[in-house]
Amino acid sequence: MSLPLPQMPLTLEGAALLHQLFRLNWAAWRSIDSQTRQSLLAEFNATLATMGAHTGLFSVYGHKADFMLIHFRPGFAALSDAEWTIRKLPIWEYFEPSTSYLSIVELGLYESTGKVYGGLANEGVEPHSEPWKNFIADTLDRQRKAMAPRLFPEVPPTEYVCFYPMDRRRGEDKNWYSLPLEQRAALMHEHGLVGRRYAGEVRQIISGSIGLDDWEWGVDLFAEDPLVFKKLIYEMRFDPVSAIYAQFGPFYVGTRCNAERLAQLLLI
Ligand code: 76R
Repeated sequence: MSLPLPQMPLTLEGAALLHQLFRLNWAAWRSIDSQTRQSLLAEFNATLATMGAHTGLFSVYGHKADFMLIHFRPGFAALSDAEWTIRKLPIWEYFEPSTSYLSIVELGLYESTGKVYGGLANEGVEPHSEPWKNFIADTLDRQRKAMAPRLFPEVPPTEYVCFYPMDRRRGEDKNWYSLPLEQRAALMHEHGLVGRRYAGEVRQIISGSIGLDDWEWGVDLFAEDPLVFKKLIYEMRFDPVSAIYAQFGPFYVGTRCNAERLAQLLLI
């Protein structure tokens, strides 16, 4: 008898992501002279400049944090380097962490999963056998190459970002993880159709964080108009996969913070 098929969709993983949310200790910051503040800031800006478009700094609305740094790196070792580079900066003594989030860019291949498993079954290839594993590894390799720009993106250069972690429901009654793969694929297809209508207005980067952080996915939305976040997320609430199976963590909305804006915020 054949072993059962995996229930997970095939996924492609890309850049390792760290979101660092932090606030300034104003009392400590104000207690140093303006020349020192300027040089601390200059050093911070110079470090961010070396990180280029793979790190983005945003100022965050509301009390949850003052700033959010988003790091996209090719792997976890490089992500750790980025985190420690920031941590060792003298200005970091004046910042206090609010929270952080670790995840990895994830493309869920719901559609091709069904096709690949179906094709292998038609050919009579035994699930989990060497030929079965090799065929899947080759398929993923090909897709990984084709999808490379989406798997290893830069932080999109938009004015606004909306970041939040989320789960799929695992309740006694409604449980995403006990739905058959085909049903989840159909629901995700619907989800994609809603999302695609916003494609020109918003850039969405989904990162998986099962086993990496407290929620299952991180959602990053990048747009030039923050109203798009409200419209898109409101519309998605009616889409069955969100209406029935989505649970959300805290929302963080930020606005791009370049060197000029940083000086405006911190030097006056
Ligand atoms: O990646 C793709 O474009 C393929 C289709 C697609 C997948 C697989 C897609 C499209 N998403 C996918 C996966 Mn999404 N997405 C969210 C949220 O607020 C809510 O209700 C949910 C938060 C938004 C706003 C959003 C937007 N998506 C996922 C997953 C992984 C689930 C899994 O694997 O089980 C989650 C958690 C998730 C959540 N999605 C899109 C969008 C948008 C705008 C698109 C279209 C993108 C485009 O075509 O450019």
